[in-house]
Amino acid sequence: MHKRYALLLAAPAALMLSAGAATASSAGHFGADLRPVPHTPTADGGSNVTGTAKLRLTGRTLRVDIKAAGLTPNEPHAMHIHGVLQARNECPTIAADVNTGDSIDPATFVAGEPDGLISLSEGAPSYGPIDVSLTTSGDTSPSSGLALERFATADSEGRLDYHRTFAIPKGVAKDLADLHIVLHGTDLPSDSDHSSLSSLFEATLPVACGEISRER
Ligand SMILES: [Cu+2]
Repeated sequence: MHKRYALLLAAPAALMLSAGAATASSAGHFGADLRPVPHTPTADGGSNVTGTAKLRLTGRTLRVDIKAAGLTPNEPHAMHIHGVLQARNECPTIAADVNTGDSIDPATFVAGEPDGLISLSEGAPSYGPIDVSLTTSGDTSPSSGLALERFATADSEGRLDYHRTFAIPKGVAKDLADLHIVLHGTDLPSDSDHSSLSSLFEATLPVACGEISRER
């Protein structure tokens, strides 16, 4: 009798210990250096988006602080945490510019001929799908990935500041140091307007990427 009670008590204690350890291992400070997604300067008007992201994780609560510059001014920019969970992810190299003919490509692009830009779909094999949408309010799930009205807007000089604290899924918290932050949206000089919102290709074009790593 006593032995059986001891076993029953031991099981929850072991579960609590492992849960505690998991929380401890995913808490901490993380950061990412945001660098331009490789491209041919003439293809996108010479954009040079750079920035820094600081992430502070406590359990499943994530505080995100992003500063970026060089973005298309006065327009919202979609920003996400990307990556396949429990896998290796990386920011794309120019080799990703294979141009297989995406339905959102500008009409001037010829499938099979690299266009000097890494599109949303060309970058996806490198940095993976959206895990978290870094919106300014409301939902932060992948389904808000293109909710441009809820993303931070760059100021008149193309600078962007983002600060938000919210809950992230357990799997994302656990794998945070293997994931990436990607900023999207640029005005291409190849069309007549001066907006990144005139086409899905421009609004979703990845312009900066940074690998998240643990700082301490
Ligand atoms: Cu993204």
